[in-house]
Amino acid sequence: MATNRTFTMIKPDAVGAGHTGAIIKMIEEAGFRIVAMKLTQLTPERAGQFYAVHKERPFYGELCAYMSSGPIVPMILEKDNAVADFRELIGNTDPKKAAEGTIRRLFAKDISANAIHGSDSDENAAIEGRFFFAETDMF
Ligand code: IDP
Ligand code: MG
Repeated sequence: MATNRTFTMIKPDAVGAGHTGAIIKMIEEAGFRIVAMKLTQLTPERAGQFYAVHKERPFYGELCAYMSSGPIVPMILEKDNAVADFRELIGNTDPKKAAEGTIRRLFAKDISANAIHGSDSDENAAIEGRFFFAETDMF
């Protein structure tokens, strides 16, 4: 995957609350092009694989249960400086600390159900994109 791509998923709280369209609109208006997208749901096992890096953290069980609790919308996005710019657009992990106008500040419920994921590096963006999409899905 090129380094001007990032991976995101709209999380179950935001999909369930009907914020999918508003969040996609913000993503596109911020200059990101959607390269791949679908609506799907993780099993607890697959949520555990996705967040394996956090398996020693105290919230890991809660996170896997939450992330498999309803539909999600994973996407691959393209833009110059995609990873860093997207992290800025979504804001701090804790919506109470997220800047005004960020997606998490606008739509997240709390630090766990925080509306949206954004990859933290080019390497993880590629790994996470491949977790949900075959190479042939990324046009
Ligand atoms: P990030 O999503 O902003 O990169 P990470 O530290 O990588 O934040 O954590 C991954 C996800 O785990 C968060 O988006 C959130 O859903 C959940 N999480 C992080 N910290 C906590 C916590 O202290 N309590 C509950 N859930 C948390
Ligand atoms: Mg992270």
